[in-house]
Amino acid sequence: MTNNQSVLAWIKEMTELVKPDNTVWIDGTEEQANELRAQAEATGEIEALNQEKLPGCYLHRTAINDVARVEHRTFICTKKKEDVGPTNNWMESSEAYATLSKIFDGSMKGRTMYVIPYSMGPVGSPFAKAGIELTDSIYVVLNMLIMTRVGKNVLDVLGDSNDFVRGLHSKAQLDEENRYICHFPEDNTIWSVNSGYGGNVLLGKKCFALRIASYQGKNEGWMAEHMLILGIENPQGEVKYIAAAFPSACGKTNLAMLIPPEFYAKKGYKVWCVGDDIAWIRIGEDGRLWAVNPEAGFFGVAPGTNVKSNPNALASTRQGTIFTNVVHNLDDNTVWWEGLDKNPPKNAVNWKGEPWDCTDGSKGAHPNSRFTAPAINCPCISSEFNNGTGVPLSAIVFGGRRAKTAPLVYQARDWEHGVFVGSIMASETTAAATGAVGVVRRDPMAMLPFCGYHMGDYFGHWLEMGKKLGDKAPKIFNVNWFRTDDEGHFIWPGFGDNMRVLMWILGRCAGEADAVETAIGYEPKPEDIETEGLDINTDTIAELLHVDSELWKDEAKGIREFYAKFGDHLPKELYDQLDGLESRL
Ligand code: GTP
Ligand code: SPV
Ligand code: MN
Repeated sequence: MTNNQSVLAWIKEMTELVKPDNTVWIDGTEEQANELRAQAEATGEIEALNQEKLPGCYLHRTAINDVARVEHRTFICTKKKEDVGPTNNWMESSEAYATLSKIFDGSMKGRTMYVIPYSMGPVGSPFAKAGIELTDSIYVVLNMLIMTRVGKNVLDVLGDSNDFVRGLHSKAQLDEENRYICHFPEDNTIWSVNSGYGGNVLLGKKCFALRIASYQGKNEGWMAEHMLILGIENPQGEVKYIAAAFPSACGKTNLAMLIPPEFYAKKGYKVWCVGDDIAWIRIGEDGRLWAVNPEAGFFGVAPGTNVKSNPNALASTRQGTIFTNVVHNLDDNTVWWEGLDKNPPKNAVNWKGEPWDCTDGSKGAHPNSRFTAPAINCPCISSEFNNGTGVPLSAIVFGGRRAKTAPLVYQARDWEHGVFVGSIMASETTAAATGAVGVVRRDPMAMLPFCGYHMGDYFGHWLEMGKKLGDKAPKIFNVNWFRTDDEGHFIWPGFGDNMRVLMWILGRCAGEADAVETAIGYEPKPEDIETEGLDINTDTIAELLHVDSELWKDEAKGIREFYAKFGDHLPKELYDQLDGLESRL
């Protein structure tokens, strides 16, 4: 499929290492995909679902010890430890290659190795970058076909260039003890072994589009961020774009494709989804920030997705979708998960592949069960989705899961303060990664598990970008949909109603909406948040916006401890911001 000598030499070297019985190049054709589906069905790797109700849809179960990203087994491998900073696991590059070579040695014996040429971003567009993933998993091939742009045209555009990300993946024995997700940003290389779970093995996604790309962005003057991108169209047909960074399983997919509340829908407002997880962001010729979604599909959280919470996501999964670790409804050969509806199937198999009794109190779907759906299925996909130069950003929004402390929304005073606001993000952990759930941890810019270099330098890069943008910089905000009352219930209705907050944000960007200054930034007055059609009064909004200075004083202490870890890589500007916050409190 190509005469590119660096591609061929690398594949030859990897083939000698993993020793597959056969090698198959993935060309992106439907015929080949169908053949692979048939093979995977024959081995039980995937099961075809009801083709009338869910045409082109399949079910897959991962091993039960392999259901989420493994942050403790994820490494950034460089020559010098100092380059990865205190928030990444480090291995010295040559040591990592040596350790993993032993595991990869012969790992594809008796298996077929698939060569997947893929593009992150529309093929050949100014933002796009090429990758090649070698894998022994048909499930990975089928997911990459949905999540990225795959085929011979990627190699045609690459030509003789050496500029592609080299990804090697083998399920090997799915051995947890020898599971490694290693990134070599200095060599444009990713090696992943002993896992079959999405975020660990779909190497275009977190591994390339965030960890490797954030490092490339730092060196080349752009940004790779864990952000959704959405457009809000007003009744006059003008669209304003917002990018938002929330940690894993904290609401990006839901916000990206929200349905406007009736109050706005009636007036003619519309919401368009450009992306739900990753944004590549550059300064355009006009000096503004432009964002592209480098992915082609959604790898979304299934539980909680339903016709009320996210009808657009649900609609996206009705054809050509792979479901992973959900409940198999044997009565009509469809799928189910907690929060889909109130009728769990009686005759069913749970995510572990066991007969499931929905009355026994156990969960049928894994909390991190997911759907892999083509973005073009989404009823509100933006007309700019395939636009290789992206969309201009009016606002950048940070947010996390905080039961207390963080208010519903506030605006940063300026870009530099906005970088501070992003750097102090904290959120309760979720099932998207293995480990404890519900523990508050610092997760700057929602990039803690995804920044491919020293996070102190990453903050510096954000500050640099702000200097280049000057007065063309988007405004920066922070939101929290997850404040709870004393009984632990969410106070804010969330989901589609989050648009009410976005409308205040856009109002601020246009210089139209009102605000009051608080110790942490600008906040709306309670009456600035539209509540028509909501069962909430302005007292409740006031409660959601309340800034508790005692909690925030504690918060400032925690931030200072967190900052100390970064040593002299932490930009002085951020310490100045912290001093400013403390003095205002
Ligand atoms: P990743 O794909 O892991 O990066 O996650 P994500 O940020 O796209 O998360 P997603 O939108 O899938 O949301 C995950 C969980 O948050 C689901 O269980 C949702 O039901 C819940 N959620 C999303 N938005 C809201 C909201 O506005 N309010 C509340 N209470 N829950 C929400
Ligand atoms: C996340 O965990 O942030 C995800 C899912 O988007 S995964 O691709 O598994 O990382
Ligand atoms: Mn994500």
